[in-house]
Amino acid sequence: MTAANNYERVQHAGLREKIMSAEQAAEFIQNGMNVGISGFTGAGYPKAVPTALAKRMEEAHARGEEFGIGMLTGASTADECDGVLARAQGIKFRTPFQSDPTLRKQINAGATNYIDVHLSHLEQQVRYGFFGEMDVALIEVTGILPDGRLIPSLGIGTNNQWLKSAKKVIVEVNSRQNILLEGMHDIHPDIGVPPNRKPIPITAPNDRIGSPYLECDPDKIVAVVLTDLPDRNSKFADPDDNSKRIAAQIIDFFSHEVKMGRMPKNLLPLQSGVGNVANAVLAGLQDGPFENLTGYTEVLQDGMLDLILSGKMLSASATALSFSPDALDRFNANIETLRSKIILRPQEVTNHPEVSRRLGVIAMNAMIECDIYGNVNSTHIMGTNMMNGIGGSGDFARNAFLSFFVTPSVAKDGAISCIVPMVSHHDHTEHDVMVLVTEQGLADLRGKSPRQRAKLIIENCAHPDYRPMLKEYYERAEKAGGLHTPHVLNEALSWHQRFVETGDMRIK
Ligand code: 0RQ
Repeated sequence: MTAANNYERVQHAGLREKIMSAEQAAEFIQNGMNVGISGFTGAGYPKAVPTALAKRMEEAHARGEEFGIGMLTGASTADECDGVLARAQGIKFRTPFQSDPTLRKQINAGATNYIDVHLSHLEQQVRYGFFGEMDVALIEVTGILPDGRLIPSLGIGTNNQWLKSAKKVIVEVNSRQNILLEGMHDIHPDIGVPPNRKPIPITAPNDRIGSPYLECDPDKIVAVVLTDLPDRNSKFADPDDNSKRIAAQIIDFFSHEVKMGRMPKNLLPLQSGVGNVANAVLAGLQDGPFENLTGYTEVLQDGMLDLILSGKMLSASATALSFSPDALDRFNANIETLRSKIILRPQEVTNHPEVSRRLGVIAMNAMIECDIYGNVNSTHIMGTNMMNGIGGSGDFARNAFLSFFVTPSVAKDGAISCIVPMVSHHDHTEHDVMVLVTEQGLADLRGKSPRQRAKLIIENCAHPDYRPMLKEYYERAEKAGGLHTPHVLNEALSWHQRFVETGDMRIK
């Protein structure tokens, strides 16, 4: 893409007048401002202004001045956004989700306030001012139409909300984003305010209910920056043996549910978390017996793209497309046919409980640990340190028809059991967790009391090195008193404590 046709992407005459450098645009952002930034799982984040902003922050710090922002996004971004701003010590608070290593360290050192929010809740919380006023929106788009409407990029996330609520808007027009994305998005109309909200009229994953464009008063747009830079496009490792074993069990379970008449032959709309296990499940479905699948998910990754390309999946709805470089090439090569099969929506809609419940989504998400009663921790290491955040896992788990949580049975070469007596942090309660899967086996917790669940989880999911320890804990807990959810309270978190003290949960 040359500079000339990059410029062609800005078709609104007035906005062409506002084209400027990233450095000039970054001048609109001042210390203490709240900035709504586009970006969802490494897709659609701004790629030039954050670096220029970080430089300004570093210069201000060198002069002994304070310069930090409140940073709100759709979900995680990438090094050119979260990374540069974190390294510049420029993020005062951050919400709703991140996965950047530097920022993670700052959060866990107490230097950045992190507010870990269900992704479907964020837009409403911003609308009602829970985070204060929104000063600037910084949004990446694919192009600007003559009337000022914006063609979104590979991620929508919360962009619609940032454009509405921010006082000033900076737009990055990225010519690396395929112009043929135009028409793939679906921005829903206003659903009103409580107690008179209107239903979201999605009754099938591929229903369209809005417009393909983001809208913003051109007068509010103060800067347009031209870029030509790729998204994060992380590579996926080939599924390891554990991921393959977990995936195979889930697929067997689907067959069982179809046989029992609990799901149709083409299953129910699939939601899958990000990462290698999620991709392994989707890769497994490629060779499985199910046809005419659908997706109603948050992030669409390589596995789901390939199911669509092979004809196994009819359509998928998501808020962002997060591909490896190879998958991005396949996507671009087939974009004309994919446009009618993939729908990108705001995260408030993709993750909305009303829609998940109506469609009967099958939710599959990874976890850090679970306990013997099926409570799940998705976010905290040893109860104190933040990993990434809850993301959309809670939105889907609570409202799904069937909710799976998956993990290898051990972490850190066996020094940590991912099945513990009591979780060290609680994200998904036993009420939202239906099926647990590790490479050791699967525990179907539906219709089971806590004590029945404990026996299944220990027997089916725990690693053999930890199974006797868990049994022993459980048997003593039964003798200790309350027999609904037996615990020895002063020991329930002792495994974590032992790891903190000795580096191993096992007793040496
Ligand atoms: O540590 O990075 O130092 O190697 O945690 O573990 O097994 O590679 O798992 O990458 O699939 O991530 C829950 C974090 C799993 C992720 C989580 C250590 C382990 C490793 C990562 P290293 P794995 P994954 C929709 C859904 C919440 C959001 C969500 C997540 C690192 O899936 O963030 O679900 N989920 N969103 O060694 C201590 C344990 C551990 C442990 C693993 N029990 N104790 N460390 N690790 N288990 C998408 C969005 O919402 C955008």
